[in-house]
Amino acid sequence: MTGMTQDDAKLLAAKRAVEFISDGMKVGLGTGTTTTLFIHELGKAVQSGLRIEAIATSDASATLAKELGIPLTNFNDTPVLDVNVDGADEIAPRLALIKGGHGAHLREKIVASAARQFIVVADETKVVQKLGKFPLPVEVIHLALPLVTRQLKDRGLNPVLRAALNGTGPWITDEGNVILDCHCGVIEEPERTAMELRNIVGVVEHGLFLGMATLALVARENGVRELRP
Ligand code: ABF
Repeated sequence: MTGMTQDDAKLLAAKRAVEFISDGMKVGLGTGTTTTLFIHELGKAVQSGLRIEAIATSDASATLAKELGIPLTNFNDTPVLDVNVDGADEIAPRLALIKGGHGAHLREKIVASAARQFIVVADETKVVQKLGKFPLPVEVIHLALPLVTRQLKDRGLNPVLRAALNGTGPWITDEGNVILDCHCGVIEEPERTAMELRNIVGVVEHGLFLGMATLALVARENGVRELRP
């Protein structure tokens, strides 16, 4: 991206995503820097009269939404969302994603699973041919950490316990779990890897989002391109 910075690109994608939100919609709010820009843009639209309700994928996004006056709902009152807008760490063909760089992939997958449309907002750097260069986040119940670590090592997935941002102790997710970032290298068969991970007792959720995204808005120099599965 000559000229345009990565932040410019993220803002371009975020602004484009707001065009997919119309009055009366129930909206999923993702987590991460690109989605944070989207939430700010959505807040402006709400201030100008757009009537929506939202469910956030992290405490951080929920707090921001409240600050911006975006009304929040819950799955009891709103079991189906019209559209979910969220970021990604890697976007491969058929919109296979790696997510979880911000440690929110459990709630992100829950919200994505409840949405009719799942729009990914990203800059060009996220687009890859094969997944796996970005370490695959795996959320784990703390009690099971030694057991899961061993099983991931035995599968050659090179797990590393994610440290808290302030460097003291492990990262603790909004749900109170810990995260192992798996340095898998290229993931040749994402479906198989996803199934393997799900079968490890103590694994809560992994960051492979397969067959969930319906559109990706990827910003680059001359605008935003639309990628579909
Ligand atoms: C979030 O979006 C995470 O799943 C993913 O890590 C992040 C991408 O981060 P950013 O938009 O800050 O590049 O949903």
